[in-house]
Amino acid sequence: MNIIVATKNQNKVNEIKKIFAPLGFNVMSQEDAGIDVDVEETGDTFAKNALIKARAVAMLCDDCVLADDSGLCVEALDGRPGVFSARYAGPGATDLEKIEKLLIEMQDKTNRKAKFVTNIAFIFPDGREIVTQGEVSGKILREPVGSNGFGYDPVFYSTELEKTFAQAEMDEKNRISHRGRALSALYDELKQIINNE
Ligand code: ITT
Repeated sequence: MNIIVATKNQNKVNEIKKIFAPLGFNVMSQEDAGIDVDVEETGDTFAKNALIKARAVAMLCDDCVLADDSGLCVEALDGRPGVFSARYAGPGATDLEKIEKLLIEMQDKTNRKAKFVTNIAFIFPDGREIVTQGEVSGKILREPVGSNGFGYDPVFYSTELEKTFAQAEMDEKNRISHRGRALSALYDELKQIINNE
């Protein structure tokens, strides 16, 4: 079964491939599928934005479509950057610029608790939709550590792994990450649906 991932973020595609390919799914990015669409993420929740992205690509193909909307929610910042995680330091800002802005905002905060949240939207070729969620808790460090991963990984210390996501191998991160958990919930739902058909 083909699954087209409605994203322009290749890191997300790589993480999703690593989880779904061994299960027999042919995972490809929208670019691999020759689909070029720019979607405005106007939703105020991760779930709404995941559906906006998935529906935009589903309109242009006959395959299953998967979209992820995710972000970092910091307790001392009342849940920010949240749905604005990608745009937190302005359009086109690099990961390093986003991290720098976060560390400046957090410099006087003693409460360092944060979580990554993902909502995944999955749309079947017949239009049926599934939305799942995953979360992982951790702490924001005072400086970046590690060079794997992407986004805020170097400053996100996972209490479960006892290291930052940027120090973790992809498999290790996938096992407990927000995206890994949302994908595993999706996989369970898909298995039930496929078994019942
Ligand atoms: P698409 O919308 O094209 O999927 P995007 O990168 O803009 O790609 P989002 O709108 O979902 O994706 O924004 C999520 C941002 O949150 C992302 O750019 C990172 O800065 C951050 N983020 C999400 N998951 C992350 C992870 O696993 N590790 C580190 N940062 C992450």
